[in-house]
Amino acid sequence: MVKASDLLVAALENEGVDRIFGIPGEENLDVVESIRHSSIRLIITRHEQAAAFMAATYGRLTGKPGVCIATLGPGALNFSTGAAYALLGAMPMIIITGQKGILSSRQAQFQIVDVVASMRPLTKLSRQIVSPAMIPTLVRDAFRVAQEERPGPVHLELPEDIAAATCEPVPLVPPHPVELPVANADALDRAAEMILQAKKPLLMLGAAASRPRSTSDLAQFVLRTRIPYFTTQMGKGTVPGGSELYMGTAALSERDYVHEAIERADLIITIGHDTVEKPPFIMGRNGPKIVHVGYQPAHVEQVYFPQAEIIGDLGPSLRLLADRIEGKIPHAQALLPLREGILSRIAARATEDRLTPQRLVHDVRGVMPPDGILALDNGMYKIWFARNYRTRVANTLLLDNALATMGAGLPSAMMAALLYPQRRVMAVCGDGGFMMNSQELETAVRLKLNLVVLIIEDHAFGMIRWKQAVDHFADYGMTFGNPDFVRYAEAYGAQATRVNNAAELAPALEAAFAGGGVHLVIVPIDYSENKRVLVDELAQQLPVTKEA
Ligand SMILES: Cc1ncc(C[n+]2csc(CCOP(=O)(O)OP(=O)(O)O)c2C)c(N)n1
Ligand SMILES: [Mg+2]
Repeated sequence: MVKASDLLVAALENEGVDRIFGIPGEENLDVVESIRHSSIRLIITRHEQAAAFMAATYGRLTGKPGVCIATLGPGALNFSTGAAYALLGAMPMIIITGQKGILSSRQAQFQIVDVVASMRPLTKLSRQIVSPAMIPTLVRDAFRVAQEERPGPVHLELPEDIAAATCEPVPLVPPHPVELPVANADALDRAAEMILQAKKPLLMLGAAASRPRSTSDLAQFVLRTRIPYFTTQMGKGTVPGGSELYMGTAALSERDYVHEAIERADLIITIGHDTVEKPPFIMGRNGPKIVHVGYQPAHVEQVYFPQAEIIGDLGPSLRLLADRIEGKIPHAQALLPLREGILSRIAARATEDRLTPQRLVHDVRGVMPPDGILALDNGMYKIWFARNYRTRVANTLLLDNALATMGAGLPSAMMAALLYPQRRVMAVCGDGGFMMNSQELETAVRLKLNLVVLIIEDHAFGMIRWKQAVDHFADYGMTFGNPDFVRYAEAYGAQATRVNNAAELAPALEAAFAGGGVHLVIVPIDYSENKRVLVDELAQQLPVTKEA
């Protein structure tokens, strides 16, 4: 006879799982004991939310589901935000939670919440396991659903009495490689025709373009067609080789410098656009035509309604499209002359002697090697990093323009540091977002990670304070005090450096990396540029010209 919890863990091993993140409870003890006897490492975090952010980031960076575990009710509910993060961000993840026994009810309703129901709108699939013999099938199916396009989280609930039950041995279901269908030839012909006829074509790389599986084909497509491209925030860094064709990143929905190119284009080929992102541009009736290239058909939105679609596995479909148009596109580079003007205005004032967002991005880029990974939390600085930080290697700027939750910056950086111990990894957090999961400094120190955490200190929810001012509300309800971050870090056994002026920033970051371990760098930010650039300068230089 075989025990259900052993079967669950064997099924996870069968999927190649090598670590599980989380906080167990009483109801997981059989599973914990089975993990102890397995090849899988249990990584304890200090809040379930962080475990879910880490597992989701594992999925984002590897393409294989990350796994997290928690107990029933309170533990499971702490996974809610992480589940939504993975669902909106299209990150494959498996969530395992415990539950009281279902065959008898010895504790009445104590701690019982309908977790399966609460997870339903936050996952692709949410199921309770009611029979040990079903475990191999349910686990294989959970991984299939989590991984297949569009990827996302799957929840399995294992009640404690089922976990402890036994059954006759059941064979595991072996996973196998799955090749996705490639776009239909008619769709490719039609799109090729539109591209060949375009006077001012432009490419846009969206969130789904950053899936690890498609990186090299995407780069090839850009290099073979030579059409200039811009990216969405989550599509940043997806083309390693074609940076001389990079026109910018759309961090705002309209009227940023990159929109000069977008508005002039007569055709935009969007690759992997996921409308979960804040719109990179607003489609209008008289604007450019759109060819949508995606794993899935385009969602029809008020701001996005493509005229043609190429649906299928991105890499091979783009290869077939390039075969049809390579070397034949008469106006491929029509918009390229705008590039210099866009990028130089974006890069303006980056070396001023003040701790402005532009200076911050500039100095951070300077200490990060091309393959270094930056993981952002959510705050005002995200817009600046999305606009100004240049990437050359895929998935080296992890930002969340989907759920856009605060609190994910540190855990996602921790995951990147665990996966890539040889690379430089930095978390960039506001003083608001950092404090939402700062307890994970203990986890980072315990795991002996090499990680720099840059804390941008303005004693405020700066992003919302900015919006409040832009919308002419009174300055109210957005400020707070902070702990002394240097002593806070030291209490966790981490290092810390406070930066006092712009000249100290780059040396402090360099020293933090050189010293190794977990190192906080605290920088007071001058956010006056938010209004000066993102409101006044853009309004002046880019008067509203088009109807939305
Ligand atoms: C969990 C969560 N709560 C609230 C928000 C709304 N929100 C977005 S940015 C922001 C302010 C972030 O403050 P901070 O982390 O200090 O960064 P700053 O903008 O000050 O640089 C808030 C409250 C959110 N995105 N996520
Ligand atoms: Mg702040």
